[in-house]
Amino acid sequence: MRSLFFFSLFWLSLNDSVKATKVFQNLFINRGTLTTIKNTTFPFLAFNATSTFTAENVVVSCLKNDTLIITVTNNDTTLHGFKIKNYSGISYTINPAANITCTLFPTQRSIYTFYDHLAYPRNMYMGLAGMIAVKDKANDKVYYWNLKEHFTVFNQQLGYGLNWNNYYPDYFTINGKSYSQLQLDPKVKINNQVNDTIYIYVANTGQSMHSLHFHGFHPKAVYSDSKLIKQNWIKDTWGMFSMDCVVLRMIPDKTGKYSVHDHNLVAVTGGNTHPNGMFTIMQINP
Ligand SMILES: [Cu+2]
Repeated sequence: MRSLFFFSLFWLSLNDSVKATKVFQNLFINRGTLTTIKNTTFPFLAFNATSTFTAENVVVSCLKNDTLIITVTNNDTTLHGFKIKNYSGISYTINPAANITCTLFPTQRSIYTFYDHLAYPRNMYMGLAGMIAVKDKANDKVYYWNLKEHFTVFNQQLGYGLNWNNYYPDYFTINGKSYSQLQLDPKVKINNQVNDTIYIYVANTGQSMHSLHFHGFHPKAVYSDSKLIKQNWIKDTWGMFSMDCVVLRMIPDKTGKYSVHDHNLVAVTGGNTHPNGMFTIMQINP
């Protein structure tokens, strides 16, 4: 009887320790305008945390083994979709003013991209694609880079009647921003100390390939859903197809300032001006 009592206590505490934390996230599909680094503007869509439009998709983040509950509200006037890449069973269409709720059970450090899969790739091209970043520990040092390119003419047509053979992007962004705005985004600009362990969550939600080159360091892929990138590869340039995701781990061994940029140098421009594109400078302190 006594041993049964102690067993019950043990069982209760075991259940308690594995009880998942519930993380709630609201997403709103909003329509608005992206203002480029050169102050030109074009129509854009995004998944935002409130019904107020910003030209940056929310990063949804949680810890592994959390229960993630996402509610998506369509704040636009047209039908939209919500799908999560590599997570089966989550695929919805959402009427204007309606909402859906879905639940995920992520079990490892990883990235899932969520996007509007209707009229693919039009709605996604117009901006509706973001990332769910699953962290290992609450105090992980993390950065989130959502890569994307834009062709002003296509956005002005609201993505309708496009011929992708005539796709010549003229703006290249991370989280909807370009250099030098990127130096002010704490989700992008790496600012750490020597020997810190840094995790960079990268998703390419554009239509083009992007190839990130790290100066000074060779990060390691600790998670990849890309055909091009194997887990545990260590290298300095990371080519990523559209919708590829990778989590890179970097442990800087020296101080200084180092560039990271898209190795296709056109992607380091914005409206033909260099270096107004996919480019940021890392700061490693003693
Ligand atoms: Cu380079």
